[in-house]
Amino acid sequence: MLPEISYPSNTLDSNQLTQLFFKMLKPRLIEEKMLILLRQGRISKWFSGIGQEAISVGVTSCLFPDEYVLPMHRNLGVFTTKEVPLHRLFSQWQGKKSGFTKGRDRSFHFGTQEYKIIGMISHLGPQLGVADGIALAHQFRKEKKITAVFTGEGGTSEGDFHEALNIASVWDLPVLFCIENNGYGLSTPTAEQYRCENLADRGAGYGIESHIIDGNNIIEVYTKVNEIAESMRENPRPVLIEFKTFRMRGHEEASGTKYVPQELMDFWEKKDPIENFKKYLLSEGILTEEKITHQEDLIRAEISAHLKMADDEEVISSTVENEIKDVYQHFNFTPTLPKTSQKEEVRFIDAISQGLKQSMQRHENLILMGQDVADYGGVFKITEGFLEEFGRERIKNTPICESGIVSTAMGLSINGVKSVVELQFSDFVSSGFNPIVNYLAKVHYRWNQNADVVLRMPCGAGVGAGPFHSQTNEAWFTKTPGLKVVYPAFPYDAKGLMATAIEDPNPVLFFEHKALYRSIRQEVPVDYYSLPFGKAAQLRKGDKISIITYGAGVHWAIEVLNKNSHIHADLLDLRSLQPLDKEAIFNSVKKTGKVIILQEDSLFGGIASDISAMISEECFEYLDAPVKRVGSLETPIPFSKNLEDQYLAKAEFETELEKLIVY
Ligand SMILES: Cc1ncc(C[n+]2csc(CCOP(=O)(O)OP(=O)(O)O)c2C)c(N)n1
Repeated sequence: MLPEISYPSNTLDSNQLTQLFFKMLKPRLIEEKMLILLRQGRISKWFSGIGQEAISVGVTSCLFPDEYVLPMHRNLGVFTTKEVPLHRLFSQWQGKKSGFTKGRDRSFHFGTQEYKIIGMISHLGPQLGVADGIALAHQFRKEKKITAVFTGEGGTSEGDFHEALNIASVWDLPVLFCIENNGYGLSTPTAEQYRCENLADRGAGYGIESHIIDGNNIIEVYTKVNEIAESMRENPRPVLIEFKTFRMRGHEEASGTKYVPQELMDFWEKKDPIENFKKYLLSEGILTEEKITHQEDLIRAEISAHLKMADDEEVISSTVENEIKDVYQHFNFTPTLPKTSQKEEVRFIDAISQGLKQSMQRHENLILMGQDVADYGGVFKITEGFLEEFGRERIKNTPICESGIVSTAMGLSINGVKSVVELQFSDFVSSGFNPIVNYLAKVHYRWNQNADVVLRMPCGAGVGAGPFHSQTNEAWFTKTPGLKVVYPAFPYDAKGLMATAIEDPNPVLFFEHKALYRSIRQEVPVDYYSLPFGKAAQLRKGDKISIITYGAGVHWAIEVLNKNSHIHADLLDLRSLQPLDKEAIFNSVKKTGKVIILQEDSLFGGIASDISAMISEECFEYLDAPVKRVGSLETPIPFSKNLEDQYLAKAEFETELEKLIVY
């Protein structure tokens, strides 16, 4: 029988053809085994890539061992082509120790630096921006390497797809964007997913070269991608490829394919990439039935042996301490003291700018990204002059695409480059929320990869800027394990904590209150220095009441205390919220017996509530009054001055403080 697919001739030698066939055979035979195990209830979920092997195998075969590939849930062939030992894959799927996530994440949701494979998070799209970041790191180090990333056609409807292609285009990043168009996104057919004829047509809209390739034809996939990859290494640029293929099984095994018309199934079954290639190789006399059977036996034996290794491995166990320890990469903070005693009085904003600049001088592998940060110096002018000193490779204006840039920062970290991202206003972080809380925050716990990223968050009200330029949204992040949250109130702290945020290999959200930028001044060392996270500052000592606050709240409290010298208060400026200086909080409350916690954010669900709960649990016997929380109104932040003043917790704070004193 002749193949349904017509193969280009004279392009590859027999050995290459045989190798490609064997490479496709392996994931197919593993899957066949997995389907049996699934029916026996020995594995939980399975996303089949049967019928799509030519794409995973073909693309991965074109990459050098030190080039990264970012696969999705149907790309088993990427892992086998990169020669990941099967027992490690099986252990991963069984949640065992020899897997890649210590039982913490399932299926293909992991990365491995050893094999240069960076797996997905469930949200699909962020993967594409991460590829941009990996490619940017190669570009930064002037390495001629490409990065390949996969998405399904369903994933192309996510904003992340648009953002990642756009970023790659404006920065000429050598990313090979591979769309596997397999007809369905779960049960949704392509006609309900997009309306252009081919997804490759979208390339033009981003100014990106694009190609359509028959994804079931291994020779076409391999030869065309190889040619494109070689040309991308020489002439770095993104390329979009749409592979036409079909999903032969359900979205995942349990969900079936009832909604797929039988004719479609029949049509594509005839185009099976392995059966067709086999027929071709037999008809050309390149392989014999015996050789194929022999190879199948070898693969099946390998599968059995490795499955046994995984089966024999004991069920994973851990301790609470161990689980908590792995949320963050260990960071051995050693304070850097200023070289000289020279000091100068600077504004809050200048201190941040100095902290950033001196870190840029100190860390040659640090990139700063953000909207308008280069020539314009950022909307607050914090990075003014940076472009001249550090150049365009390190000071990067970004398109308006927060999600894509946060993902890019993640990719930079994966490929060894530190970054600081300026969110123009902290309010806009909502557009980059997903990669922060799902990728950056969880990546170390999941597969031991750190996210060496600082997100600068100009925040806060009191500047008449209305609902979308005034929020202080630290509580969106303090509740997410894996993130660090810093919130200085003074120039000295801001400069020293910025240095630490950049030294720390974990993701740090650095809140900068805009109302403090130009109103607060302080003497600050001229040289570089760093300050520890998780240490509150005791600004006033008193024994009648504890005031616990941070950010602008610190200055509101100082104002009230300056007016009311009869109030003998301990005033704690938390400086960092995650980690939180619980010891300083408890010590103060135990001394005074009364505590008021002030936050600028609306009260409900803010950090004041958690601090209050901790005090109730730890210091109950020491309390002489109920713990008082003060926050702003439960409304969006209004624009008009009178309304904003009424919204803010500042006025209420004074009243509540007086009440608590006399309780
Ligand atoms: C943000 C997000 N929305 C929805 C889902 C649920 N989901 C997982 S895979 C999938 C279909 C993806 O289709 P496609 O990108 O075409 O890839 P395929 O599964 O066909 O390979 C959906 C809807 C998800 N994981 N993440």
